[in-house]
Parts: sequence; C-alpha cells; structure tokens
Amino acid sequence: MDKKWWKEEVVYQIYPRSYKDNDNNGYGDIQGIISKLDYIKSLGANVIWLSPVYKSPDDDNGYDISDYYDINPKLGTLDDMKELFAEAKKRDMRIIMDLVINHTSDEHPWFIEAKNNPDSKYRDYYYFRKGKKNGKKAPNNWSGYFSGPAWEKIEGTDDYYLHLFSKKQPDLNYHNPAVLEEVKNICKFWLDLGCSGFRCDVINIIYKSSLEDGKPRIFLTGKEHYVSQDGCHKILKEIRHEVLDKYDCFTVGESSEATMDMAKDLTNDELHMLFCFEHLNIDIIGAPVFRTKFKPWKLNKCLTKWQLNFPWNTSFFECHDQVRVVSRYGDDKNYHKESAKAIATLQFGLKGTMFIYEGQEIGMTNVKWNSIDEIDDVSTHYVNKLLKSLHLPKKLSWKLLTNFCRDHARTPMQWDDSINAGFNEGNKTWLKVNENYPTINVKNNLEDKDSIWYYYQDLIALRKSKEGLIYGDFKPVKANKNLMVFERIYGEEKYLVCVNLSKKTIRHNLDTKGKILINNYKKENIDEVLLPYESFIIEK
Ligand code: TEU
Repeated sequence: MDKKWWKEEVVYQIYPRSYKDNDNNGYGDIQGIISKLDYIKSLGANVIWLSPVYKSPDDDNGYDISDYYDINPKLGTLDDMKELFAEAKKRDMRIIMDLVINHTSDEHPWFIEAKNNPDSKYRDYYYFRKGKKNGKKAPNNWSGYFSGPAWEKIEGTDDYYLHLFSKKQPDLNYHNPAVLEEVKNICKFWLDLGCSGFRCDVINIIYKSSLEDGKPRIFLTGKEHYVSQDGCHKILKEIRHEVLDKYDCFTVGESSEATMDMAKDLTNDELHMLFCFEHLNIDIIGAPVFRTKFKPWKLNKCLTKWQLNFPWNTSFFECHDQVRVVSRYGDDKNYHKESAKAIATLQFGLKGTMFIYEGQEIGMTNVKWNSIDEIDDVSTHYVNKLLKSLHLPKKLSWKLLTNFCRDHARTPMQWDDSINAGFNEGNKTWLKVNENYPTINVKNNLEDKDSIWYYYQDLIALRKSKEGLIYGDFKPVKANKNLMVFERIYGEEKYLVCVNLSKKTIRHNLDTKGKILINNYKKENIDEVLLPYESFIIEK
C-alpha cells in the first residue's frame, strides 16, 4: 500500500455558516473558523474541508457560486481567507476547499450574459435548448436531484436551460473546452493561494454524453446519460495531469450513484479518493425521502464489500447533506453516548481516510422541526412542493420530509450552554439552534473525561500511533447479525475491531485475547457478553 500524508490524516468538515459567528451577523464566518483552529487541532484533525465560502446568492448555501474568485461577504473577505491559510499553516494544518463545477449560480455573470444574449460566447457554457412542442414541453424527460423537472423555461422564449439541482444552479456544459479551461484556472488560483486540495462536488455527473430522454425512474430519470461517462473520465484525467499533479494536494470526489466499477475508474489516475454513499443508502428505498429501519447487518454487508474490494477510500458517516448518524444508526435517546462512540469505533476501525463532520465529535443529533418555515434547505422545499402536489396525508408528508431534511446537520455548532449555544452573542441565527444545546455542547464534553469528544480524541491518536490501523488489510469476522467484527492486519500487526450496532446485550465467542486499545465501556477485560452498543479495538 502506497503511503501518503492524506491517507494518515483526519479531515474535519466545516459548514462555514454554521460553525462560529464572530461578527454576530447570524452566519458563521471565516474569522470564526480561525478562532477555532486550536480547538480542531486539539481533537487531532489536521486537515479542514470547508464547504463553499465563495460569493453566492445562497440558494443552496454556497453550492450555487456567482464568483469563484471571491468570498461570500456574509462569511468574510478574501483577506480573511488568506489569513485562514496562514493561520492553518502556522499550526501545520491544511485547508481543502469545495470545488463546485457541475453548475454555477444563475447569478454568475456567465449565466446572466448567456441568458440575456443568445449570441454571447457564454451561451455555450450551459445547456440551452429549445423546448418540444413549440416550447410547451421541456427538451427531455429528465428529473433533478431535488425532484421535479431538470429544465427551467426562460420566460418569453421557447428556450429552456438544464439544472440537475435547483433552478438557480444551471449545469455547465463540458462539451465546450472553454469551461474546462475556466475550471483549471479556478483550481490554480486557490492552490496558489494556499489550499491543499479540493472536495469536488457531484464530480462524476459533470459530463452529459447526450440529452436524449432517459428511462423513467422514481429518482433521477436521465441519469444513464450523465453518471460517470467517458467524457467525465477524460476531464478528470486532464485536471489531474495539468493542474493537481503539480501541487502537493489531494482531491476527494463526491460521487453520485457510482457503482464499485465506476468508483474504481474515478480513482484511477483521476481523483485521489471518493465519497461513495452506498453505506448511507442502506435505509433508503428508491428516493432519499423513503426511509426504513436501520439494520446493522445491511451496513456490515455494504461496508465489508467496499472494504474488501476498494484499495483506498474515505471512511465517513456524516456530512452536511446527511442526517446525524447518532440519530440514524445509533440511539440518540437511550444510548446517546454509547452509540455515538460505537459508530466512532467503527469508522476509525475501517480502512480509509477519515472524514468527520462538525458536531459529530460531540454527538450532535437530529432536530425537532415544528414547521416548514423553520427549514432553510432548498431540497426540502422542493420535495415539500412535490409532496403537496401528491395530496398525501399531512402527517405522512411531514414524516417523509423530516426523515431526510438536510438541515438536521446544518444547525449552528453547539459550543456551550450560553445563548445560541455560543455560536454568536445572541443575535438571530440563520437556522435555529438545536434545543438540546444546554446538554450537548463542546464545553460539557471538554469537562467530562468520559465524553464523546475525548473518545474521538483517543481514537484519532490511536490511529495515528498504529500504522496497521491505517494501512492494514481488512478481514471480516463472522459474528451475530447485530455486530460488525473485523480484523486489520499489517505484517506482524493485528487488530480486532468489534462493534455492537444494537441496543441488545449480545453473547459472543470471539477470541478477545490481547491488549484492549479502546473500549467505550472502559472494561478491563472483554467478557462474553457485549453491552448495548459496546465496541472495542484489541491489539492481538
Ligand atoms: O450534493 C449532491 C447530492 O447528491 C445531495 O445533495 C443529494 O441530493 C442529497 O444528499 C439527497 O438527500 C452536493 C452537495 O453536497 C449538496 O450540498 C448540494 O446541494 C449539491 O451537491 C448541489 O451542489
């Protein structure tokens, strides 16, 4: 296994508007992040992935960029960003940025020009097409990620433009080589300024190989025309060779709908690693709103498949698009601490670069939403519209919506028990604070040696001290259906990782001889009965 610094690091994702609001305007900001660098470093994470901070009308909180070379004034300035790079460097930390190049904002000057002037060179930066039936019908039958048609009509014309996400996020056209040149320049600009790589937003769908109708599906009609196409591989290779390979940086691509084979291609001389979501789709049926009960064996099966067949990837359970993992695969009511730690043990026991998301280190949970007005997430609003048009019973609609709503993960970071959880000094907040902040917060965690926070700190330190936990092979061990058990083997080094993913007490006959490196019940000996969500790593 090739050794690389980015395989050994732990990456901490920040959703900037939710992290720390130093200027008290209701939005977290870059100065807020700077003031928390020591905090992140003390946890053991040396790399930060920043969700977008670029100029944006914020339809999708920065994933709709209107200027790739400037910063959203709500979050700070370019000088703040330079300061962040410098302050991170002082601490031996690195920053990776979000690269959102499947689409821009409809308020990007390219799009404005393209829309207003069909003869402009920017027209071909996007997909503008005449509608069918004299403009009455969209150019094809594709549906978007946020539900509804993927085309928006331009008023007063027969023309439409393609948007796989919100209608304020028009898709860029990579058949036009000028678009790729723009992207290379954007990458160079930020790498030269001091960033150490990119998390590449929905990167495997950027190339549309045709605009033909797609096979009708519940979710993403049309996807066979854009998921991981040859044209996409060609582009990624070009960016890798002409730009990325000239810097000491890494990329992690957010993949969408990628199979194992697609993922292998995407990391072969293209991206360094990928976010694949199969393990976060095991409780989903058909479309993200339809959720079923979590089944540990399904998670085990899925993770085992990826661990055995994929040479190097990411290990993650949270991000800004997913509900909180302790509320999803754990039990945030009866076993909050135990289950948060169990999931942490699983994540850090696995092979791959570790990515944790702000608040995961203190077991932040899903939120109790009272009405749609409290929700900001653009995708939830799209789906709400769709559900309304279906005239489903209100209670059912609300359940479906709040099951997947991305705002669960986006509420302000809970720093302490003061007003607004210490996120700011008591001004409004762009999204409400989770009401459990008086108990679940960083301050409480730091005052309790047995907290989830210290458990993460221990796990991170442990992983850094044992090469075998980083580079070791993964070998599954058969056990009870509610357990996930595996070994990590690296030359002479051997570890046993065992996680009870249920609230059941489970009798086992695993060989637990060896040194306990970590155990969430702090047992001196592992006995034959595992307690709810008990987990441990043993050095054999
Ligand atoms: O996400 C892409 C994506 O597929 C998810 O938003 C997906 O629709 C959602 O998880 C379903 O529950 C990326 C970003 O991470 C996301 O925040 C952006 O909204 C999206 O791209 C568009 O840029």
